[in-house]
Amino acid sequence: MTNTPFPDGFLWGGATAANQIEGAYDADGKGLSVQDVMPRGISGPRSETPTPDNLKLVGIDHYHRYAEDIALFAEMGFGVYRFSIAWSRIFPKGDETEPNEAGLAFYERILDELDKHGIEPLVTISHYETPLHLAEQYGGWTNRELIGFYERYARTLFERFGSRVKYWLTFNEINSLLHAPFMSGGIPIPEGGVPEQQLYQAMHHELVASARATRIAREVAPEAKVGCMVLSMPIYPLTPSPDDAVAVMEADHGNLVYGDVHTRGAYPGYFLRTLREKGIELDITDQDRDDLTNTVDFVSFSYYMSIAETADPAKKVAGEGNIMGGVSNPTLEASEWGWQIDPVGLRLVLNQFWDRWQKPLFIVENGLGARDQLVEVDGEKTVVDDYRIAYLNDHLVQVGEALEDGVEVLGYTSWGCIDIVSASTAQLSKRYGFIYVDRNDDGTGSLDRYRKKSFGWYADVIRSNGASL
Ligand code: BGP
Repeated sequence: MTNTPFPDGFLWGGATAANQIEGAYDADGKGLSVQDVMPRGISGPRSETPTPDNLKLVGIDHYHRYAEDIALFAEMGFGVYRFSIAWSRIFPKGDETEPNEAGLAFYERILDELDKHGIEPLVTISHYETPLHLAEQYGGWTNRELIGFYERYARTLFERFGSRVKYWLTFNEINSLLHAPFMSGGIPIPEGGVPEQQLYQAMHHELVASARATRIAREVAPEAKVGCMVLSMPIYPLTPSPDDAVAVMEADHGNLVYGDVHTRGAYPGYFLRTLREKGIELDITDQDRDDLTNTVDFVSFSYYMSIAETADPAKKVAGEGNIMGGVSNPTLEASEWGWQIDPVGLRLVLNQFWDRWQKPLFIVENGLGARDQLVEVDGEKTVVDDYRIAYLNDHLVQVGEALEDGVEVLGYTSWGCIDIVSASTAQLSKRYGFIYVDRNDDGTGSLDRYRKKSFGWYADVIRSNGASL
């Protein structure tokens, strides 16, 4: 028996997203998604039509190289692989009644490859990939009609893949919509921004859609386990003043409400207070309330960083680099992109979520984006990414601590298990992978794959079920 807190059957693996890995943005009937007109990432302006400087149009050409990539994942010993299905491959415009068979066939091939290697699929139904037509013609998730379109899309996936995919996530980081309306909610952003009323109504529509997908899964794919997925970020008070503690509680509430709705089936009182204080009247039908009672089987989340919060306006200098606000924590170092590195925060989040919801947890994103240098070692091209090994090792040690605390964790899929296009920067130079991909920010490169030092390290972690940490 190795001295490891990781349980037998713990699901070790990696995670990607269609828009960041596949490329082939218009192949085999695929329609445009909001990502195809986001050449500058989260905060950059959209383009009218896809532009050649948008690295996601080609990505790392996983659409054609998926067999090679999945074989590399299997070489590391992955037990699970998280990927998203591109909504606009299945419904090119989003409002059609019949799916695009060629799109379904592509994901059939992905599942066949995973099956061949005994790797469990973990599918994200919507990962920041709203069909552009739904954004432009319907206003994205501000429009209640999107619930029906999403429901049809989810039902199609459950009917087609429900017997082959056990783990499903409804929306990626469903709590990011208020902060990234176009990327996360397919909501066109006018001059002056999207009115709060519309943002909160869009949030409600997504929560209803998530619950409806959960109910459909019960009908169509009874073996399926459905999870919600939130962006997690521990928030520390900048000082021990009670006012800062209240500021933390209120900021935390802004994120916890999503998990509360997905696990308790209704809006909590503190959220109703937020709506009252903002003067927002949501359009909530009795059917919506009934839909929301369809709660999830597990809660999944991304974890990269923590932030601090303060009630003092004079100290409210926004934390660099992250879309969720907060202020910088003077006790922590940050990555080159300003994300404050805090492995202990992962133990705190695991305990907070477990104590609050008593649902199995799944860490479906964690990783370090860094500028990697391709070098030659013993005649082999590689990257000596000791910094990434240190980051991941420290975070996994904290997962072990949380397991000792009695938290139930289903698995861990490291983000960007292969170099892919960054969501926030839309660049390839912010690399996360165990596998280096030879493609540069200017689009040049052979697209060849090379194992980094972390590739062998992670294979040992998986082989020893965490004992090598
Ligand atoms: C999360 C997204 C992922 C991924 C990750 C890393 O918010 O769910 O899609 O992109 O962030 O962020 P980035 O790629 O911006 O470094």
